[in-house]
Amino acid sequence: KSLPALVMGAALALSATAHTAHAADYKSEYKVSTVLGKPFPWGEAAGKWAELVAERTDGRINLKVYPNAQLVAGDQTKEFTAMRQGIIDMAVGSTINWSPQVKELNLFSLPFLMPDFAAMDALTQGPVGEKIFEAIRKQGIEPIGWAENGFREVTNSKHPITSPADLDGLKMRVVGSPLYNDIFTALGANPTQMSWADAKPALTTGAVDGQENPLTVYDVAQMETAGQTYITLWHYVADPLIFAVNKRVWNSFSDEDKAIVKQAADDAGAYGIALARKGMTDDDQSLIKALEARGAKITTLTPEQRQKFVDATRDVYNKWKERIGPDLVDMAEKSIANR
Ligand code: X2X
Repeated sequence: KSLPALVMGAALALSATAHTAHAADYKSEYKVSTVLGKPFPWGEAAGKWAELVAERTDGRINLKVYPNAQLVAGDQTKEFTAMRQGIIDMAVGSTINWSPQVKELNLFSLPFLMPDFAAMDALTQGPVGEKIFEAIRKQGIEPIGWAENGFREVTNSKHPITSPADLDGLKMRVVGSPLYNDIFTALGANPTQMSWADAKPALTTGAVDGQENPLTVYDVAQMETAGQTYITLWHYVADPLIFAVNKRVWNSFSDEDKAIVKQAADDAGAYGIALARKGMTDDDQSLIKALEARGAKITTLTPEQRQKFVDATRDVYNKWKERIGPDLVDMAEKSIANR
């Protein structure tokens, strides 16, 4: 054989080996962590991501969703760290649960920053979203898309809440993020941090009087059966969800597969966001009506009533604006004003 033919043959053999080696680098299963599973919109978004990735890679990439933060024994505030360490490959995670590690994520928990869905979109889909993704990337995690848990409304078993005075002395379950302690303390309540895994039993036994979560969570978890009769639609914070991948896992994917996994996250995110908003928009109040039919007493605040909550939490807002980074918060305020 001629020298060029030999070289050619060797090159072909090499590239065949490289290809096989590359495919062999892929794991047989990628573990995706969530807190809420199906049929919560959160779990539906994660499930759709797995489904689309399997379909579009002909099964070469297999995502398996593990709900209830089970990969971190229910401790949802450890999810981000576990993903950095590679114990978890991927996650669809809440900004609240990752905020102990990524301070910028506290932005979405600034009380009364986002008045409506358009404000949330202005942040996630604009320059603020880019900055937040940069902050996550700096910590060795590749963020690739957004989904949504939703606006977090306050509920309790005692009485309607129309003013901060109504929260006085109420024992409130909050997520394990210090900003929430500050908010509920400022409102005169008695906040206690616990994981979602512990929240439902604590509500059922009456160990706590109230909690805050999106209406879709109230709905699927059937919180009326845990005595959470009173709901106030105050829209004080909202938690977007982020699709993210451990950096080593991400870098092991070919460019073509990266594009597929990212596009699937975008599509699954759009699907999940539509579910997260269903039945609570101006033109479709069906979820609100359904919850009322199940016995929930729902309070909508007048602008004057809402302002009292804004005023009562203003110091907390200012304190956390400094911690998050005033430039980022300024940018967010501007994005919302121009939405
Ligand atoms: O724990 C919660 O309240 C939940 C399910 O909404 C989150 O994971 C932030």
